[in-house]
Amino acid sequence: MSDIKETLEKAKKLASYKAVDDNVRAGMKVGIGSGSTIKYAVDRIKELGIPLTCVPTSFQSTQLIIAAGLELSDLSRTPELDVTIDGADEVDAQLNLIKGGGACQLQEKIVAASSKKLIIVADFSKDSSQFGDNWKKGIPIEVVPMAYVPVMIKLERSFGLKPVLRMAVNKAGPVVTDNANFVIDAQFTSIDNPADLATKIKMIPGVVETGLFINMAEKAYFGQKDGTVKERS
Ligand code: ABF
Repeated sequence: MSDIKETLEKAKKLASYKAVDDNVRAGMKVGIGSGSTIKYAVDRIKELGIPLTCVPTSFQSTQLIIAAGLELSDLSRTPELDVTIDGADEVDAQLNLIKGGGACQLQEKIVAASSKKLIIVADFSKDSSQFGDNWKKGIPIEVVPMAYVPVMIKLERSFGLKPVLRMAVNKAGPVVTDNANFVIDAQFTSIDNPADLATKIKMIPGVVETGLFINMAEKAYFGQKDGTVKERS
């Protein structure tokens, strides 16, 4: 593993362990996010051995819960959660988030909205003053496949965004989400009013959900290179 990769992984672990220790207690109903950082939070929950109920935010998240031997539930049986712990692609100074780099933002947002609090765990590279400081891949937008072209046209014409259909790694075709939708990455130079933009994008027919999580997070934990954890709330 390269030095930077090792540094990032240690930072993810630091953030996740502190976030779990601060926010997770026996008997809680916990939303489990997606991505690579959340893996460390699940590791910590398993280490603590405390009884709790977990609700996933993706196929990957489900597999994490099962592999850790934790109690797996869903929103039909557990519709109100005490806390959701999740990763992010970028966190701004107001604790707004860009999520969806892993194409899981729809279920992540639903689970986060079903929780009393959303706790974000990340390495130092996700900590920004404003959107775009570090995250250069645009706003992930989940769309109904039959609508992706008109949605891309509207994103460009109405908001000056540069939409790109997210393709699978082997370029054989578009990424398909757990919900059988496509993802458009809408690249931007700056976002003056994230809340307003999130609302307007969501109104475009064919858009299922955006990766803009505005005024949803309660606290973010950023693991640092020096072994400390920076918190923002
Ligand atoms: C998930 O975590 C996604 O919303 C986001 O894209 C991803 C961040 O991945 P990682 O934790 O691997 O940096 O919640």
